[in-house]
Amino acid sequence: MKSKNKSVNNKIPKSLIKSLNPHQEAYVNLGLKNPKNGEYMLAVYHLKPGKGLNILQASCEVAAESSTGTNFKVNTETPFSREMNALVYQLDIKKNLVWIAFPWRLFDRKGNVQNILTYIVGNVLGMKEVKALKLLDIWFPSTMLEQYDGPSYTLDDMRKYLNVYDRPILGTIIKPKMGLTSSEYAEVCYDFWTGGGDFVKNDEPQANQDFCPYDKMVVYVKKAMDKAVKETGKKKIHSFNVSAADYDTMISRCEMIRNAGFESGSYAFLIDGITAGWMAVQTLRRKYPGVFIHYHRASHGAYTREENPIGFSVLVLSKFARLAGASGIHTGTAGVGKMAGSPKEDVTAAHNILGFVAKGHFFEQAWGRIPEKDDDAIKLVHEDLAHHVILDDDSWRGMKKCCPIISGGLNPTLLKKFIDVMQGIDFITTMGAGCHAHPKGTRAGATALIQSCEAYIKKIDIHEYAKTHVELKEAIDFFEKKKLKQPSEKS
Ligand code: CAP
Ligand code: MG
Ligand code: MG
Repeated sequence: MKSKNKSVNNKIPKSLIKSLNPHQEAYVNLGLKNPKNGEYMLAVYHLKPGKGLNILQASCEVAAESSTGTNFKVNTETPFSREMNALVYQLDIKKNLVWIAFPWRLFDRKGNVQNILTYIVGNVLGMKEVKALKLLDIWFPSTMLEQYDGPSYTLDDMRKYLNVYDRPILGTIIKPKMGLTSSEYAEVCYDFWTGGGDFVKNDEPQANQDFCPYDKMVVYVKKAMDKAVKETGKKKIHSFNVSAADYDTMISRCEMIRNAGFESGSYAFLIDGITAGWMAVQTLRRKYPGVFIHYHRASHGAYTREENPIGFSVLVLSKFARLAGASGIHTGTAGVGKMAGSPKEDVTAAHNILGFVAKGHFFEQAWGRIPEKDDDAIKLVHEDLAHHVILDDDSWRGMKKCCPIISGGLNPTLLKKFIDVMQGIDFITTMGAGCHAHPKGTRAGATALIQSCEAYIKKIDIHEYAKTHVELKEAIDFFEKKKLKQPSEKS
């Protein structure tokens, strides 16, 4: 396939190419035939050169440091090691964009995501040779995809468990973020569930604090859930934060939950994927394929905020979460809620982890092999049958979906606005203050959320619907009116 920005490459002044030293020349191939031949993972960075380099020189230095090289050509390299060089294969000088092809045999076998990130957004983010370096999009060939776990327990399984299909999964985060005792925490869960909510999550710092011992929190949540299920006749889910200082503690939290009597489907494992690390994410995915693995992305802002010149995009983070096997990851409220973010960033990420084929910022990613012709499909099935040992989870048919989890400053009055931006309902929303700040408390907050969803499904404006639904009316009065003047703000 001709590189689609052929014209861009042609516009590269010969002087730039001539400016490369032998070390840099080993990491560029602007005439790379068919980068999508299956050998390469492809990446697009926004790059501003530093240290007096031009953009092509700096790009080659990045390709070197993010694959086989360092800042000088070393005498120890071999013809084979050169085969593993990442290659700058396209450049858009006007937009400061560089495309780099990574031979994916560089990566740790058996699907290790942290290893890839250590290459492509590792040392390179600290290089003097760049003033700005942000990984904007990534493309995985299907031959590479097969090596990675992808999600196991998905939003579809959760929908089946809850028997909820025609709307988002409606959830909350217990607030205050910290400081409730285990029983107080469980009380708030009970109130949300009996108010009609489906899904409760621990907040991202919840762990084994002395005022809220983990073992007690698990036991009380189980009691609260049993009571709520009995009273409502509806299944409920709790996402427990199992992030911990070490592997054994994380696993002991998982086992504590599983031994507390929660039936399969009624609990998820939440992991602070960036601060606990990708190894924790993949450990949970591999150890507990029957559990929803909930990726909280606290501290992602250091990499992803649109104004940050150094880091990676929400799209990149979300694609790697799907590759690693997270069942869902927070993808942001596209500017509707309290966190920074835009539809271009957040909705693109959400669509890319949900769909089988989706357009990113630069690449169209198919999360599996799409047979061009019928006999390709038959060949794939035969291959699948013949090599079931590799493809026994029929992964050629496509990596399962990873669910966008939407949180951060949302409230019942913003649900429709977000659904419209998202152009769909296939997500989990978790509203913290949006429920617990409701003037009549958590249960009313949950009921207002349910009512705003009912209004959406019935295509009735919430202000109209609120005329006959008091909790929603109270939510509108509270959240839509100017935020009540805080005592300190009283002039
Ligand atoms: C939201 C939240 C979430 C952030 C995460 C919080 O609470 O629990 O962790 O929204 O952001 O602690 O702020 P509220 P993102 O619902 O009360 O805002 O989903 O963008 O990663
Ligand atoms: Mg090194
Ligand atoms: Mg939180």
